[in-house]
Amino acid sequence: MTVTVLEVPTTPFAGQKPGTSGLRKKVGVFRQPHYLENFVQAVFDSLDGFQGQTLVVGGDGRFHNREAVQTILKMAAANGFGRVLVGRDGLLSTPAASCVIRAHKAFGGIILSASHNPGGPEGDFGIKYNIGAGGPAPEKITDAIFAATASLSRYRTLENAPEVDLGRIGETDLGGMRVVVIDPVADYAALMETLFDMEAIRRLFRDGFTMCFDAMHAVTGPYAHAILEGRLGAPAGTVINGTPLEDFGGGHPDPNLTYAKDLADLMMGDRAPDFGAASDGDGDRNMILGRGVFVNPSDSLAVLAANAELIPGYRGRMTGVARSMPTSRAVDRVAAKRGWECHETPTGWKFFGTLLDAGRATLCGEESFGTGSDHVREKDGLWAVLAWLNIIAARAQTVRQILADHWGNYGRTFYSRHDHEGLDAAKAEALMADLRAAPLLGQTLGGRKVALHDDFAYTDPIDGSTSQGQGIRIEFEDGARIVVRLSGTGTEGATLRLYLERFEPDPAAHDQDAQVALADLIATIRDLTRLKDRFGSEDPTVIT
Ligand code: VG1
Ligand code: CO
Repeated sequence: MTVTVLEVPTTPFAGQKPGTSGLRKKVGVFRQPHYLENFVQAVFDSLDGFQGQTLVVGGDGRFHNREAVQTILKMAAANGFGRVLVGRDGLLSTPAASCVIRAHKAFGGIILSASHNPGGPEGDFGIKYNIGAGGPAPEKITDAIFAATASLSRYRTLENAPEVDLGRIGETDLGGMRVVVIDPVADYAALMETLFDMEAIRRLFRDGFTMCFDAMHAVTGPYAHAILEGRLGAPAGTVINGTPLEDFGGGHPDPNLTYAKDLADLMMGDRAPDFGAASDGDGDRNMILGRGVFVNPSDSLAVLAANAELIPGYRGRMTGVARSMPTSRAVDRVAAKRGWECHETPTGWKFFGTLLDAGRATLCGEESFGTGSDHVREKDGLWAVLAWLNIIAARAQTVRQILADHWGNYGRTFYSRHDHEGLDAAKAEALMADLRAAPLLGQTLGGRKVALHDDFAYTDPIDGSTSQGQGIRIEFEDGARIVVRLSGTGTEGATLRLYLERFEPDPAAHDQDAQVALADLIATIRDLTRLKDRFGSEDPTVIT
């Protein structure tokens, strides 16, 4: 039978609106006939000029990844792409996808992931489009995609096309389009070699430095095995949970103190290795721990920035830093001392793209365990781990010493995020509306006077695009700050995020638990939002 292009009539699905990072829904939603196809066609309909061009496709390997890749391959061919690069077994970590798009000058890419959300038949699935620069599509494009989903009447696919064998590296033809199955690790690992002092890290391991990397049964496993145990010579067993599973072994592939508890317990115990790290479902997040110490992601960004000169790929080329609004201002203090630009953007990596492209930011990060640089256009979990290893090797210090030195030089910004997951969505919206409308400016809350109260709005300094409603900020006269926003990545009810921050210049006060140091701010926001009255409990699900 000959392979032909087929136009399949369809009708729109409501709610195919990309959130903080693409479209994320329950697997069951994605498995409805036409659901994925509609979204993919809407993506293609929103793009111009891709005929004959290259598309990159890959995902985090979660349940439904393989079927989705086959669907997208057929649709890409039917819509006129000339070539698709797809990771073996349909795998590509999010930063590796960004790397591949850039390395092969692709038109763009489709990444299949719901990141840190649970997987499996009852779990979540997700899809997003990345542009030719390698980063997540900006809002201009995601808005166009959403608009296209609302009026879709047909999608294009192939009839009588065979399944592509994704298990073997090589090239095949699919309805006149080339499908190239690539090693998902090769381009990424080669890029890492250009950035870090690999020999210094190798020496570290040779001299007995110990590490545990928890890949959480997610996509980073093959990357961590190849780079840490392969190229850097870390002993076998350094990487744990290193085989990607469709359901991540039943867990949340979310590298934080709650969902990566085994690693956290190991690092706090008597038999802790020198260094611990974990990554999330799609490999763009990182958690960093030293023996007996957790590194808050906001501090991690600040430490990486302060020590970037020790990393060959960044020596002499730091121009600026960028952080998402709720991320602590620890990195701002580094930028101020070094005379770098410092940008504050809304939550989500897509807002860093223009700054990175324009050379206005070299490193960027988010409080949500996301750190990265201009080497790709996504946050990058393993990159952050290698950056820490490089700095540890160069400074010949422990994680604890590096942190203490940093706080000694710059002061300590106590910081915590409290997540309240699975809330009633209408009640959570009501909380936000009440908080937005409350006349807080000039009031005294918990002994602090409110100096600023707004809903964060952002104008991109490069392309002038604007974004409103990005989170409520309450700043006090003493510089302390509370931020409140609703998650844009969840698929069940609402998740309320409370971000708490206070600067402490006095080194004598640095060695205390963040929850203790922030206790008054935590009480202030719980009272102000009447959390217990509204939801029956004021205890967070996850504390970072
Ligand atoms: C969360 C984080 C945000 C991050 C986003 C995507 O978004 O807070 O900082 O960029 O996830 O990360 P939200 O809207 O739920 O707060 V990932 O690793 O899920 O791609
Ligand atoms: Co992720």
